[in-house]
Amino acid sequence: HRDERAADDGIPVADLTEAGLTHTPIQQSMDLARIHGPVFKRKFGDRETLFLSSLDLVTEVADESRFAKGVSVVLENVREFAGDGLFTAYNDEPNWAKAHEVLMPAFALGSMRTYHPAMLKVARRVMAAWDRRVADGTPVQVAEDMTRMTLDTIGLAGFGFDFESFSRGDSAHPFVEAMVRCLEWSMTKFSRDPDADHSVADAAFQRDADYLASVVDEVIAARTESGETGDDDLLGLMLGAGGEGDGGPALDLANIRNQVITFLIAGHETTSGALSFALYHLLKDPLALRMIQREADELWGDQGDPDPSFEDIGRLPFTRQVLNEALRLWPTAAAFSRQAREDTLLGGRYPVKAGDLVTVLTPMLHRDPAWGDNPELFDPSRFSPEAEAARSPHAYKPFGTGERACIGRQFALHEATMLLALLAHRYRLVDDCDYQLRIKETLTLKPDGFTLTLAARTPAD
Ligand code: MNH
Repeated sequence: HRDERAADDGIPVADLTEAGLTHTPIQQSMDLARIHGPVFKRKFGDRETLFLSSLDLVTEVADESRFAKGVSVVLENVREFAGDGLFTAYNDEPNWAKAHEVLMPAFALGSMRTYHPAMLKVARRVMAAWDRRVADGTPVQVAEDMTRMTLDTIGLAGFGFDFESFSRGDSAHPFVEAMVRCLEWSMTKFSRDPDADHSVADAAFQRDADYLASVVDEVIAARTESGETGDDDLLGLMLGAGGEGDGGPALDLANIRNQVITFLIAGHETTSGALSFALYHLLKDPLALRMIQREADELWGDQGDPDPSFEDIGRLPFTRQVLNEALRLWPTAAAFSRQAREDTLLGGRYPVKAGDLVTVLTPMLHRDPAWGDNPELFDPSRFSPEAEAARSPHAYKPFGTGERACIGRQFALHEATMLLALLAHRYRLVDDCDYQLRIKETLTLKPDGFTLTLAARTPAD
């Protein structure tokens, strides 16, 4: 990066235009942090973004009295199709507080009991598909199958709608394809050539965004026509909010549509990446694989087809540690923004003006010296209760921070812990393809082209 130079404030600046456009902005920023350290600026056209990745600076921006969530340029673009849904709403937009109040109870840990049967049903779809691969000896496409499973899960558990992603041969549901293109558009839009003609790309984006909205209208219509209330899922809660006897706020239909799009996207992209990275690490780490299998065996023994209860998922602490550690190395929503409430100095020396945004580069925070000497190594024991108690809570932010942190955290962890334990219980993972990690960025991170081969295991394996 021959363009590196320090601005007046002493913060190194990297110019994206000179560094070249990229489809891997997160990995490129990680490289810049390795070169420049935990504070640097990147120029995107005439805009500068301040990136932070040290524990001390992230601790400061996590202080809710000094900073709030920032809606970044990328999220502004996501607003073009997710509107004022929870994820992309501005802090002071009344619909954020209303929807947050309506939906919070649906995401408490106890509510996972309601979603558990739908999650288990979809986990069984994965195993049925993978059993066929065991039988014919062909490798599975991990990220693609994890995406099928998380989309079906949020559809069924959240909205009583079945995407039937495992009955579509090799293709994904068209909703996924349109959504990936919309995310791609929103990720690359801010760095594109201002003088070029983008009307074709923009028209294609509009078609995809309209299609997403039409799928959502179908989901809502399926519910209203069925006459069922389904009060305990997300859609039922939103449609029924503010009704008679309910002291809470009502949500308008346009906002409900934005929430459904938001949940379908936020509710599956990140979880599927997390599961894919966890499987990647297990494939490459025989000790962790052995330990996760032992944990599942202790719970389910020689049951060929275990019937996990809701409580069982809390009895899989090592499986949780594996997921936590996978999300440390590759937090699948890899950056989030914070907005200064007042003029302030970060670290006592970097000036930030009221309203300015700063970006937390989570994968590098997760490699801060606070994590010890070998932050690049996969080591689930970092999440033992003792190790966790000894560490600052600000060293680990895969779900963001504060009031606007991920609402779906328990949902994701319940779903992912159950599936990972079931897979570990059932299969031997074989690295026949000698997979080398490459990471694809579509706003979220996923292992690219990740395949592995499966063999049935017997519980004594
Ligand atoms: Mn989720 C916000 C990561 C799973 C729904 N999520 C966030 C943020 C991060 C995040 C980071 C904060 C973004 C920001 O500050 O700008 N989310 C994840 C990860 C997983 C995940 C790593 C899985 C692993 N998220 C889920 C699931 C759902 C969900 C599952 C829904 C079922 N997330 C949301 C919503 C928000 C959010 C909604 C916005 C919350 C708000 O601002 O009120």
